[in-house]
Amino acid sequence: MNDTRRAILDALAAGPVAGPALADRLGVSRAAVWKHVESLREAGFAIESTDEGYVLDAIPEFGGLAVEYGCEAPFEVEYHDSIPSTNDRARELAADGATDVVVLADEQTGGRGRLDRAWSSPSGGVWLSVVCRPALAPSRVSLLTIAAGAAACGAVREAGVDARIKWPNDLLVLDPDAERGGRKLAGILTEMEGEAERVSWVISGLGLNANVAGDALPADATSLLVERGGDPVDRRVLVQRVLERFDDLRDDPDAARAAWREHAATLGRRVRVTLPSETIVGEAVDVTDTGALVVDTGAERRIVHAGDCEHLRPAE
Ligand code: BT5
Repeated sequence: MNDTRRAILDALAAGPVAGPALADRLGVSRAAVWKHVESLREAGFAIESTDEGYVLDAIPEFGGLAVEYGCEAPFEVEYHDSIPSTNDRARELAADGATDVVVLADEQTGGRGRLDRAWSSPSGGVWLSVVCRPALAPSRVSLLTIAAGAAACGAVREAGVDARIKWPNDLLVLDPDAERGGRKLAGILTEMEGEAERVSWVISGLGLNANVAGDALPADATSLLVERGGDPVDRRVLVQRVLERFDDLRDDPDAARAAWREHAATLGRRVRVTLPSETIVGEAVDVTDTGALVVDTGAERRIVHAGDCEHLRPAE
């Protein structure tokens, strides 16, 4: 958000303040103040005109400017009420040279999971993709999946829901009665383009079932709305917290790993990891500094960079 607009919002939040006084204070024209106020109103900010001037009554529940306002992380947010896939839009922006941009949507009509699986994305969710250009070798890009997972998990836990991370990319609410030991609350799709030495861009796509009813989701999925007993979460604040945490972790592999370990459900568990060519069964013992999973099979320690991981019951 540009500095003038942020300063106007700050002044209106502390208002009422008259347009001419605000223009003088900020060193811009009265027409410029008026234009900013109008576009903020169009974006859903409730700005009242009183006898003493403008006053900010309410910030919209969701939207690009709403998320940018009050967010401590340096991301620009492009918001869509509905879009096929935020990752697809993020790829277009990345191809045009963008960085530190977030594409955010209320609904996706063509959401994608890994391996071209479909991702249900009804209205009320948090569907977002962050474009960034980290100084990372392609072999270390999984670190961003780790950072995004830890960031999302931290923010969800702050919203009062006891989620855990299943390597590499799922947030689960654990439930021993559920078929897979938990219900899926969120998933991450990381995509990248780069050369041998260095990535050109990375997109971290997060799908988080926020204010979505259970019957709008696949059978083994859950949402924040369901887990909070029907109490909707403030998506604006939730997204801000995710982005701030992600920003803190994305350039700090040690912190990302530590946060991931803190929230992981996978470590210490017996797991089955399905790779294209083989299946590995053993105890998950750690995550490496490239975001790979270390599995102790009893005979050896295997490092797994990508694959589908299932948590097994002790007897399996
Ligand atoms: C993932 O894939 O978990 C990554 C999902 C990433 C989605 C985000 S939304 C924003 C951005 N834009 C996109 O187009 N995508 C990203 P995977 O591990 O392959 O899991 C996919 C599987 O999860 C599906 O086959 C279903 O079984 C299940 N699933 C589908 N929709 C779900 C949902 N909303 N909640 C929980 N599980 C779901």
